[in-house]
Amino acid sequence: MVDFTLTDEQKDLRELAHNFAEREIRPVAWDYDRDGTWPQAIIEKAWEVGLMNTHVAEAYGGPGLDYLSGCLIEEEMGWGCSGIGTSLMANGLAAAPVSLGGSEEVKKRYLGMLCEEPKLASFCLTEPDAGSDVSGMKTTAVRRGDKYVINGSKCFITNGGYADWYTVYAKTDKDAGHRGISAFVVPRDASVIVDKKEDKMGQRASNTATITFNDTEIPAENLLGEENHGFKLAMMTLDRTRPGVAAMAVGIARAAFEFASEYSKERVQFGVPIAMHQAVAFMIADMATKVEASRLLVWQSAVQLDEGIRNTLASSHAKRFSADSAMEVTVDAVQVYGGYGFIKEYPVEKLMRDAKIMQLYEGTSQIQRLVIAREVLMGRDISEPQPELTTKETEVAVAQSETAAATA
Ligand code: COS
Repeated sequence: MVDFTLTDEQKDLRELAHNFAEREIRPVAWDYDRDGTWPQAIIEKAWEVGLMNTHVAEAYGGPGLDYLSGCLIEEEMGWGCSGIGTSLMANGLAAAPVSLGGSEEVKKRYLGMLCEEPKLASFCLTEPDAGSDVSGMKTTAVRRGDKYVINGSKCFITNGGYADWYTVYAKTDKDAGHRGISAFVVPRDASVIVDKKEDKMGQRASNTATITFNDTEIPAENLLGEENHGFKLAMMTLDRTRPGVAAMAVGIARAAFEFASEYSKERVQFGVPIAMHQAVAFMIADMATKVEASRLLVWQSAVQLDEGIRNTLASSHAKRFSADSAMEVTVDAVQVYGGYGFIKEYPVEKLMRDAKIMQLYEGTSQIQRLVIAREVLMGRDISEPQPELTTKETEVAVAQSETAAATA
């Protein structure tokens, strides 16, 4: 049976998130966008009321919420301001590989850190020459005794300038393509260099930085999962985080739809509100359908995760469709506003700029289509369980690499 009814807890959580977005984010969103201001005060409040780090398990200090609940929050944050929302939600991306592959000690230390104080973490995968093509990365990690030494540079790193630790992907075997990548937790104080804050088209309240590692030494136990298994860890992470990003796109589209439909009822041309003109009414109708359809794909991709079913296909469907729909809906919202839509005094041009990144980050719309094409053409059983990376595997891997280092 298919049931779209939220539990009372989920309804309460959505209301909490909506009220937070309405009271704390919306009133300042356009100022933060104009000035590119870092939303530290909002991050602290969101952390205080429990809207951050929602997937961190109770054992490490988090609420251990389900993925659907996380998506309900992300939609509201996207509705409030997706730039501020991205700053609030990026911990989830950095924390997922730690939850999946970290040893017990690493999880306690680094996930615990996020839950004890309003601290931030960043996910460092992309490089100047390795965006969609993850295997092309050049950053290296070399084992030296009980340490790894990391060298290289990562770009477009969300919250990079403010993070206390980073999940970093690096080549541990340069000749092995995707099978030569490993993932690590790198604390900020391990001589991490923050190079550059990007001046962006949209989501201007979020921080996007270049992060450089110059002979950065970290303890060997900060390896996540097995050595050379980092690519799989990255893909498993993105399966878990793309539903949330897609939910944020739903929030942007919903905001644009709401602004446009209100405006269409107020703006009078040819003697009637423009909503009375079928050309405009049909645009509003298409916006509404895109919001609803996007949300359904988001919920499906999240529920599959909650049920332990592999959601690679559903998560790419959700991300692709919600991102492209957010772009289309925001462009149409500007169209409904006519010339006023192009003016910064009105709300929708910001939404159009913000929507663009949804088609780019956490896998472009083209990469989502690539994943979808592969999944549908290979005909994977849709009830296949989520691939797992257990703590036991991690501990065995650390022990093995310690033995190898000791005998080298
Ligand atoms: N879960 C678990 N394992 C996965 C997986 C998933 N969702 N997707 C792929 N894998 C595994 C494959 O099974 C394969 O395993 P083997 O080593 O045993 O063969 C391995 O990973 C390589 O998979 P594949 O051949 O599909 O890799 P490609 O190099 O062709 O890359 C894409 C696949 C393009 C989809 C991937 O590189 C990607 O998602 N790129 C976009 C990255 C991105 O989103 N960047 C944004 C920055 S993060 S903010």
